[in-house]
Amino acid sequence: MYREWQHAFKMDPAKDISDEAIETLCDSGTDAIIIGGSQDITLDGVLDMLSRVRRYSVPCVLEVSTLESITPGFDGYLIPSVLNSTSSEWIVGLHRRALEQYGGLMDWDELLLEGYCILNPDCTAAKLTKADTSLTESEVESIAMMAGQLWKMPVFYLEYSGMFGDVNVLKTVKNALRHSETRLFYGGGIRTPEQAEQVAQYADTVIVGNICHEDPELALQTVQAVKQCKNN
Ligand code: 1GP
Repeated sequence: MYREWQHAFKMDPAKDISDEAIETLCDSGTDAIIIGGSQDITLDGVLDMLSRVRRYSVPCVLEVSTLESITPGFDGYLIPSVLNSTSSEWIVGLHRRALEQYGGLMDWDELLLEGYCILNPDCTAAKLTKADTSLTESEVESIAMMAGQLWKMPVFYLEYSGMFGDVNVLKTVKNALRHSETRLFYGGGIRTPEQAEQVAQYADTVIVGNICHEDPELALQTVQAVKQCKNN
C-alpha cells in the first residue's frame, strides 16, 4: 500500500495533539498516518495514539523506534535503518536483536524497511543515531544508489526532521533512484503548502510531522498542495 502514498502525516506519541486535530488530519484525504518519534516513546503513548487514530478509516502504521513500544493493531510497521549512521547499531544492530527476540512471531508482509539518510545535524534522530550529516551531495547520491540499485530497498527516506531540506539534494536523490523500484520519502520542516508542493515535485511521498502538533489547520493545507501537484 505504501507505493500509493503521496502524502502522510507523522504524529509523535510523545507530543500533544487534540482529538479535533486528529479528526481533521485523519479525514483530510492524506494517504496514511505514521505514528512515530525519536524521544520518550512509550508503549502507553503509542497505544493511546493508536486508539485515537483507529476511529478513522485512514491506514495507520507504526514507525518502530524502540522494541518496548511495539504493539499489534497497526496496518503495518515501518522499520528504519539509518544508512548514514556511523554506528552499525542503527544500521543492522537493533534489527538483529529484534529478530533474535521476535523473529519467530513476525508477519513479514506487515513490515516495510526504510533506508534513512538523516541530514539535519541538530535533530534528535541525527544525534541519537550518530548520523554523519556532513555528507556532500554526491555522497548522499551514492547512498541513494546503494539503497536503490544495490540493496533494492523498498523505501529511501531523505530526512531533515525539523528543518526544511535542500531541494537540490532531493532532486539528485530522485535522479539516483530513477532506475530502481525504491520509493522516495521526504520529511522535514514542511510548514506551508508551498513547501509541500515544492517537495512533491520530486518525492514520491511527502511526510508532514511537527506542524500536525503545532498548527493542524496549516498541516491540513499540505494535503491538497501535494495532491494537486501530483495530479497535474
Ligand atoms: C520527521 O520526517 C518527519 O521524522 C517530518 O519532519 O517533523 O520536521 O515535519 P517534520
